[in-house]
Amino acid sequence: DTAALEQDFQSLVESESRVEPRDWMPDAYRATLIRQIAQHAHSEIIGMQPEGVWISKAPTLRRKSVLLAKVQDEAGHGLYLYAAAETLGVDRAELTENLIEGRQKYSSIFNYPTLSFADVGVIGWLVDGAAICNQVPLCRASYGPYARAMIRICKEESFHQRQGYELLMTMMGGSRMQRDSVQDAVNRWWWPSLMMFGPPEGASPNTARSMAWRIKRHTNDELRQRFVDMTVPQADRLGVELPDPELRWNADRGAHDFGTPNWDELYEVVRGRGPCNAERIAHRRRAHREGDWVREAATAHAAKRASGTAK
Ligand code: FAQ
Repeated sequence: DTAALEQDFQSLVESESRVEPRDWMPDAYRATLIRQIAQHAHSEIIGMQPEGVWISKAPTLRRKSVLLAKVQDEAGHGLYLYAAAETLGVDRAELTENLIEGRQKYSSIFNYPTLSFADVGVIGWLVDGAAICNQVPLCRASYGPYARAMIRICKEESFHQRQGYELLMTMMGGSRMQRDSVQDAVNRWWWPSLMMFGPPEGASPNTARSMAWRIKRHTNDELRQRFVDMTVPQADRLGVELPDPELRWNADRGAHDFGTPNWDELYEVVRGRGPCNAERIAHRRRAHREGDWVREAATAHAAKRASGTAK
Protein backbone atom coordinates (compact mmCIF):
# COMPACT_ATOMS: atom_id res chain seq x y z
CA ASP A 1 0.00 0.00 0.00
CA THR A 2 0.96 3.65 -0.42
CA ALA A 3 1.88 4.21 3.24
CA ALA A 4 4.42 1.36 3.11
CA LEU A 5 5.81 2.62 -0.20
CA GLU A 6 6.18 6.10 1.25
CA GLN A 7 7.96 4.68 4.28
CA ASP A 8 10.43 2.80 2.05
CA PHE A 9 10.92 5.87 -0.08
CA GLN A 10 11.69 8.01 2.98
CA SER A 11 14.23 5.44 4.24
CA LEU A 12 15.82 5.37 0.79
CA VAL A 13 16.37 9.14 0.68
CA GLU A 14 17.50 9.22 4.32
CA SER A 15 20.13 6.60 3.52
CA GLU A 16 21.43 9.03 0.87
CA SER A 17 20.56 6.71 -2.02
CA ARG A 18 19.58 8.40 -5.27
CA VAL A 19 16.05 8.19 -6.62
CA GLU A 20 16.06 7.30 -10.32
CA PRO A 21 13.34 7.95 -12.94
CA ARG A 22 11.82 4.45 -12.86
CA ASP A 23 11.71 4.19 -9.07
CA TRP A 24 8.44 4.60 -7.22
CA MET A 25 8.10 8.11 -5.75
CA PRO A 26 5.30 10.00 -3.99
CA ASP A 27 3.23 12.15 -6.36
CA ALA A 28 4.05 15.25 -4.32
CA TYR A 29 7.80 14.55 -4.61
CA ARG A 30 7.47 14.29 -8.39
CA ALA A 31 5.39 17.50 -8.51
CA THR A 32 7.88 19.39 -6.32
CA LEU A 33 10.79 18.34 -8.50
CA ILE A 34 8.98 19.26 -11.71
CA ARG A 35 8.19 22.67 -10.21
CA GLN A 36 11.71 23.37 -9.00
CA ILE A 37 13.57 21.97 -12.02
CA ALA A 38 11.24 23.73 -14.47
CA GLN A 39 11.62 27.06 -12.63
CA HIS A 40 15.35 26.54 -12.63
CA ALA A 41 15.44 25.73 -16.37
CA HIS A 42 13.26 28.75 -17.18
CA SER A 43 15.63 30.93 -15.11
CA GLU A 44 18.60 29.83 -17.18
CA ILE A 45 16.77 30.55 -20.44
CA ILE A 46 15.32 33.92 -19.37
CA GLY A 47 18.68 34.64 -17.70
CA MET A 48 20.29 34.82 -21.14
CA GLN A 49 18.50 38.10 -21.87
CA PRO A 50 19.97 40.65 -19.43
CA GLU A 51 23.55 39.85 -20.43
CA GLY A 52 22.72 38.88 -24.01
CA VAL A 53 21.94 42.49 -24.91
CA TRP A 54 25.56 43.40 -24.16
CA ILE A 55 27.14 40.89 -26.57
CA SER A 56 26.98 43.31 -29.49
CA LYS A 57 28.16 46.20 -27.29
CA ALA A 58 31.10 44.50 -25.54
CA PRO A 59 34.14 46.80 -25.51
CA THR A 60 36.70 44.34 -26.92
CA LEU A 61 36.75 41.14 -28.94
CA ARG A 62 37.98 39.26 -25.86
CA ARG A 63 35.10 40.51 -23.71
CA LYS A 64 32.67 39.69 -26.51
CA SER A 65 33.86 36.10 -26.89
CA VAL A 66 33.84 35.48 -23.13
CA LEU A 67 30.31 36.87 -22.81
CA LEU A 68 29.11 34.91 -25.82
CA ALA A 69 30.47 31.70 -24.28
CA LYS A 70 28.79 32.46 -20.95
CA VAL A 71 25.39 33.14 -22.48
CA GLN A 72 25.68 29.96 -24.56
CA ASP A 73 26.46 28.02 -21.38
CA GLU A 74 23.21 29.33 -19.90
CA ALA A 75 21.27 27.95 -22.87
CA GLY A 76 23.05 24.62 -22.27
CA HIS A 77 22.10 24.67 -18.57
CA GLY A 78 18.48 25.25 -19.53
CA LEU A 79 18.62 22.25 -21.84
CA TYR A 80 20.18 19.89 -19.27
CA LEU A 81 17.50 20.95 -16.82
CA TYR A 82 14.59 20.51 -19.24
CA ALA A 83 16.01 17.06 -20.00
CA ALA A 84 16.13 16.27 -16.26
CA ALA A 85 12.50 17.44 -15.92
CA GLU A 86 11.48 15.23 -18.84
CA THR A 87 12.62 12.13 -16.91
CA LEU A 88 9.71 12.92 -14.54
CA GLY A 89 7.12 12.57 -17.28
CA VAL A 90 6.59 16.14 -18.54
CA ASP A 91 7.79 17.44 -21.87
CA ARG A 92 9.80 20.46 -22.75
CA ALA A 93 7.21 21.88 -25.15
CA GLU A 94 4.66 21.86 -22.34
CA LEU A 95 7.08 23.52 -19.91
CA THR A 96 7.93 26.22 -22.44
CA GLU A 97 4.21 26.93 -22.93
CA ASN A 98 3.85 27.19 -19.14
CA LEU A 99 6.65 29.75 -19.06
CA ILE A 100 5.41 31.96 -21.88
CA GLU A 101 1.82 31.81 -20.65
CA GLY A 102 2.98 32.89 -17.18
CA ARG A 103 1.91 29.65 -15.46
CA GLN A 104 5.39 28.84 -14.15
CA LYS A 105 7.91 31.04 -12.40
CA TYR A 106 11.55 31.86 -13.04
CA SER A 107 14.07 33.61 -10.81
CA SER A 108 13.18 37.15 -9.74
CA ILE A 109 16.73 38.33 -10.46
CA PHE A 110 16.31 38.35 -14.23
CA ASN A 111 13.59 41.00 -14.08
CA TYR A 112 16.05 43.83 -13.46
CA PRO A 113 17.63 45.83 -16.29
CA THR A 114 21.32 45.82 -17.25
CA LEU A 115 22.16 49.51 -17.57
CA SER A 116 25.92 49.44 -18.20
CA PHE A 117 28.70 47.01 -19.07
CA ALA A 118 29.64 46.90 -15.37
CA ASP A 119 26.33 45.05 -14.86
CA VAL A 120 27.79 42.15 -16.85
CA GLY A 121 30.64 41.89 -14.32
CA VAL A 122 28.33 42.28 -11.35
CA ILE A 123 25.95 39.59 -12.64
CA GLY A 124 28.91 37.21 -12.95
CA TRP A 125 30.22 38.07 -9.50
CA LEU A 126 27.00 38.37 -7.46
CA VAL A 127 24.30 36.53 -9.43
CA ASP A 128 26.47 33.58 -10.44
CA GLY A 129 28.03 33.69 -6.96
CA ALA A 130 24.58 33.37 -5.39
CA ALA A 131 23.64 30.67 -7.91
CA ILE A 132 26.73 28.65 -6.91
CA CYS A 133 25.95 28.92 -3.18
CA ASN A 134 22.43 27.69 -3.86
CA GLN A 135 23.38 25.01 -6.38
CA VAL A 136 26.43 23.27 -4.85
CA PRO A 137 24.19 21.56 -2.24
CA LEU A 138 21.81 20.58 -5.07
CA CYS A 139 24.60 18.36 -6.47
CA ARG A 140 23.58 16.05 -3.59
CA ALA A 141 19.84 16.32 -4.24
CA SER A 142 18.06 12.99 -3.85
CA TYR A 143 16.83 12.89 -7.46
CA GLY A 144 19.68 11.44 -9.56
CA PRO A 145 19.15 13.21 -12.91
CA TYR A 146 18.86 16.63 -11.20
CA ALA A 147 21.91 16.08 -8.98
CA ARG A 148 24.03 14.96 -11.94
CA ALA A 149 22.98 17.94 -14.07
CA MET A 150 23.95 20.23 -11.18
CA ILE A 151 27.54 18.95 -11.05
CA ARG A 152 28.24 20.05 -14.59
CA ILE A 153 26.31 23.30 -14.20
CA CYS A 154 28.23 24.26 -11.04
CA LYS A 155 31.57 23.82 -12.80
CA GLU A 156 30.48 26.22 -15.50
CA GLU A 157 28.99 28.67 -13.00
CA SER A 158 32.39 28.85 -11.28
CA PHE A 159 33.93 30.00 -14.53
CA HIS A 160 31.12 32.54 -14.91
CA GLN A 161 31.69 33.90 -11.44
CA ARG A 162 35.42 34.32 -12.03
CA GLN A 163 34.95 36.04 -15.38
CA GLY A 164 32.64 38.55 -13.66
CA TYR A 165 35.10 39.19 -10.85
CA GLU A 166 38.01 39.56 -13.27
CA LEU A 167 36.03 42.04 -15.36
CA LEU A 168 35.24 44.09 -12.25
CA MET A 169 38.89 43.97 -11.08
CA THR A 170 39.90 45.37 -14.46
CA MET A 171 37.30 48.15 -14.28
CA MET A 172 38.26 49.03 -10.69
CA GLY A 173 41.82 49.53 -11.90
CA GLY A 174 40.56 51.92 -14.59
CA SER A 175 39.21 55.48 -14.64
CA ARG A 176 37.05 57.19 -12.02
CA MET A 177 34.08 56.77 -14.34
CA GLN A 178 34.67 53.03 -14.59
CA ARG A 179 34.96 52.65 -10.81
CA ASP A 180 31.77 54.66 -10.30
CA SER A 181 29.92 52.52 -12.76
CA VAL A 182 30.98 49.34 -10.91
CA GLN A 183 29.80 50.83 -7.60
CA ASP A 184 26.50 51.88 -9.20
CA ALA A 185 25.94 48.34 -10.54
CA VAL A 186 26.76 46.82 -7.12
CA ASN A 187 24.26 49.20 -5.49
CA ARG A 188 21.52 48.08 -7.86
CA TRP A 189 22.22 44.29 -7.82
CA TRP A 190 23.12 43.62 -4.17
CA TRP A 191 19.61 43.41 -2.67
CA PRO A 192 18.05 41.56 -5.62
CA SER A 193 20.92 39.02 -5.32
CA LEU A 194 20.01 38.37 -1.67
CA MET A 195 16.39 37.88 -2.73
CA MET A 196 17.39 35.12 -5.16
CA PHE A 197 17.63 32.72 -2.21
CA GLY A 198 13.89 33.00 -1.70
CA PRO A 199 11.67 34.11 1.17
CA PRO A 200 12.89 33.90 4.77
CA GLU A 201 12.18 31.22 7.35
CA GLY A 202 8.48 31.16 8.13
CA ALA A 203 7.53 32.45 4.66
CA SER A 204 9.03 29.58 2.67
CA PRO A 205 6.25 26.98 2.38
CA ASN A 206 8.29 24.38 0.47
CA THR A 207 11.51 24.23 2.49
CA ALA A 208 10.63 21.79 5.29
CA ARG A 209 9.25 19.13 2.97
CA SER A 210 11.99 19.57 0.37
CA MET A 211 14.58 19.18 3.13
CA ALA A 212 12.90 16.03 4.46
CA TRP A 213 13.04 14.65 0.92
CA ARG A 214 16.72 15.67 0.63
CA ILE A 215 16.06 17.87 -2.37
CA LYS A 216 17.14 20.97 -0.47
CA ARG A 217 19.91 20.64 2.12
CA HIS A 218 19.71 24.07 3.73
CA THR A 219 17.12 26.72 4.38
CA ASN A 220 16.98 29.81 2.18
CA ASP A 221 18.31 31.90 5.10
CA GLU A 222 21.29 29.60 5.70
CA LEU A 223 22.37 29.90 2.08
CA ARG A 224 21.82 33.66 2.07
CA GLN A 225 24.09 33.95 5.12
CA ARG A 226 26.73 31.80 3.45
CA PHE A 227 26.61 34.07 0.40
CA VAL A 228 27.01 37.25 2.46
CA ASP A 229 29.96 35.79 4.39
CA MET A 230 31.63 34.69 1.18
CA THR A 231 31.04 37.99 -0.63
CA VAL A 232 32.12 40.57 1.97
CA PRO A 233 35.89 39.84 1.70
CA GLN A 234 35.59 39.78 -2.10
CA ALA A 235 33.98 43.24 -2.02
CA ASP A 236 36.80 44.54 0.19
CA ARG A 237 39.41 43.17 -2.18
CA LEU A 238 37.62 44.75 -5.11
CA GLY A 239 37.31 48.09 -3.33
CA VAL A 240 33.53 48.43 -3.56
CA GLU A 241 31.01 49.06 -0.82
CA LEU A 242 28.01 46.81 -0.28
CA PRO A 243 24.97 49.10 0.11
CA ASP A 244 23.88 47.95 3.56
CA PRO A 245 24.53 50.16 6.61
CA GLU A 246 23.67 47.24 8.92
CA LEU A 247 26.32 44.94 7.45
CA ARG A 248 28.96 44.09 10.05
CA TRP A 249 30.95 41.16 11.43
CA ASN A 250 29.38 39.55 14.47
CA ALA A 251 32.16 37.79 16.40
CA ASP A 252 29.71 35.94 18.66
CA ARG A 253 27.93 34.33 15.74
CA GLY A 254 31.07 34.03 13.63
CA ALA A 255 29.07 35.51 10.76
CA HIS A 256 28.02 38.85 9.32
CA ASP A 257 24.87 40.59 10.47
CA PHE A 258 23.05 42.26 7.62
CA GLY A 259 19.89 44.22 6.85
CA THR A 260 16.53 42.81 5.81
CA PRO A 261 15.80 42.65 2.09
CA ASN A 262 12.60 44.34 0.98
CA TRP A 263 10.41 41.24 0.83
CA ASP A 264 7.48 43.17 -0.66
CA GLU A 265 9.70 43.93 -3.63
CA LEU A 266 10.49 40.21 -4.06
CA TYR A 267 6.79 39.29 -3.97
CA GLU A 268 5.94 42.03 -6.47
CA VAL A 269 8.63 40.81 -8.88
CA VAL A 270 7.59 37.16 -8.45
CA ARG A 271 3.98 38.13 -9.18
CA GLY A 272 5.08 39.58 -12.50
CA ARG A 273 5.31 43.25 -11.53
CA GLY A 274 9.08 43.78 -11.57
CA PRO A 275 10.86 46.32 -13.81
CA CYS A 276 11.38 43.94 -16.77
CA ASN A 277 8.94 41.01 -16.34
CA ALA A 278 6.71 41.94 -19.28
CA GLU A 279 9.68 42.58 -21.55
CA ARG A 280 11.37 39.28 -20.65
CA ILE A 281 8.28 37.18 -21.35
CA ALA A 282 7.42 39.10 -24.53
CA HIS A 283 10.95 38.49 -25.81
CA ARG A 284 10.81 34.79 -24.97
CA ARG A 285 7.39 34.40 -26.56
CA ARG A 286 8.56 36.11 -29.76
CA ALA A 287 11.73 34.00 -29.95
CA HIS A 288 9.64 30.85 -29.47
CA ARG A 289 7.14 31.79 -32.18
CA GLU A 290 9.97 32.71 -34.56
CA GLY A 291 11.37 29.21 -34.01
CA ASP A 292 8.08 27.51 -35.00
CA TRP A 293 9.31 26.78 -38.51
CA VAL A 294 12.52 25.16 -37.24
CA ARG A 295 10.55 22.77 -35.02
CA GLU A 296 8.11 22.01 -37.86
CA ALA A 297 10.95 21.32 -40.29
CA ALA A 298 12.80 19.11 -37.79
CA THR A 299 9.62 17.14 -37.04
CA ALA A 300 8.86 16.69 -40.77
CA HIS A 301 12.44 15.58 -41.40
CA ALA A 302 12.34 13.09 -38.52
CA ALA A 303 9.05 11.66 -39.88
CA LYS A 304 10.56 11.27 -43.35
CA ARG A 305 13.61 9.52 -41.95
CA ALA A 306 11.42 7.20 -39.92
CA SER A 307 9.42 6.27 -43.03
CA GLY A 308 12.62 5.86 -45.09
CA THR A 309 11.78 8.63 -47.59
CA ALA A 310 14.43 11.19 -46.51
CA LYS A 311 17.19 11.85 -49.06
N1 FAQ B 1 12.35 34.15 -7.71
O1 FAQ B 1 8.97 27.82 -0.47
P1 FAQ B 1 10.02 28.54 -1.24
C1 FAQ B 1 20.57 30.85 -12.55
C2 FAQ B 1 9.14 31.02 -5.25
S1 FAQ B 1 20.31 30.86 -10.87
C3 FAQ B 1 11.17 33.62 -8.14
O2 FAQ B 1 11.24 28.98 -0.52
P2 FAQ B 1 11.57 26.62 -2.79
C4 FAQ B 1 22.00 30.88 -13.05
C5 FAQ B 1 9.34 29.53 -5.14
O3 FAQ B 1 9.65 28.98 -6.40
C6 FAQ B 1 18.56 31.15 -10.59
N2 FAQ B 1 10.44 32.79 -7.37
O4 FAQ B 1 10.40 27.66 -2.55
C7 FAQ B 1 22.27 32.07 -13.89
C8 FAQ B 1 8.02 29.10 -4.60
O5 FAQ B 1 7.11 29.07 -5.70
P3 FAQ B 1 5.78 28.18 -5.83
C9 FAQ B 1 17.72 29.91 -10.62
C10 FAQ B 1 10.92 32.47 -6.15
O6 FAQ B 1 11.38 26.07 -4.15
C11 FAQ B 1 23.09 33.06 -13.42
C12 FAQ B 1 7.64 30.25 -3.67
O7 FAQ B 1 8.38 31.37 -4.12
N3 FAQ B 1 18.11 28.98 -9.60
O8 FAQ B 1 19.62 30.79 -13.23
C13 FAQ B 1 12.13 32.97 -5.67
O9 FAQ B 1 11.66 25.66 -1.67
C14 FAQ B 1 23.37 34.20 -14.20
C15 FAQ B 1 7.93 29.95 -2.21
O10 FAQ B 1 9.37 29.82 -1.95
C16 FAQ B 1 17.27 28.03 -9.15
O11 FAQ B 1 16.12 27.94 -9.57
C17 FAQ B 1 12.86 33.84 -6.49
N4 FAQ B 1 14.03 34.37 -6.11
O12 FAQ B 1 12.89 27.51 -2.74
C18 FAQ B 1 21.74 32.19 -15.19
C19 FAQ B 1 17.83 27.09 -8.12
N5 FAQ B 1 12.33 32.48 -4.43
O13 FAQ B 1 5.75 27.23 -4.67
C20 FAQ B 1 22.00 33.34 -15.96
C21 FAQ B 1 16.91 25.94 -7.80
C22 FAQ B 1 11.27 31.69 -4.15
O14 FAQ B 1 4.69 29.18 -5.79
C23 FAQ B 1 22.83 34.35 -15.46
N6 FAQ B 1 15.80 26.35 -6.99
N7 FAQ B 1 10.43 31.70 -5.19
O15 FAQ B 1 5.90 27.50 -7.14
C24 FAQ B 1 15.83 26.43 -5.64
O16 FAQ B 1 16.84 26.19 -5.01
C25 FAQ B 1 14.55 26.79 -4.92
O17 FAQ B 1 13.48 26.56 -5.80
C26 FAQ B 1 14.52 28.25 -4.38
C27 FAQ B 1 13.15 28.49 -3.73
C28 FAQ B 1 15.60 28.44 -3.33
C29 FAQ B 1 14.68 29.27 -5.50
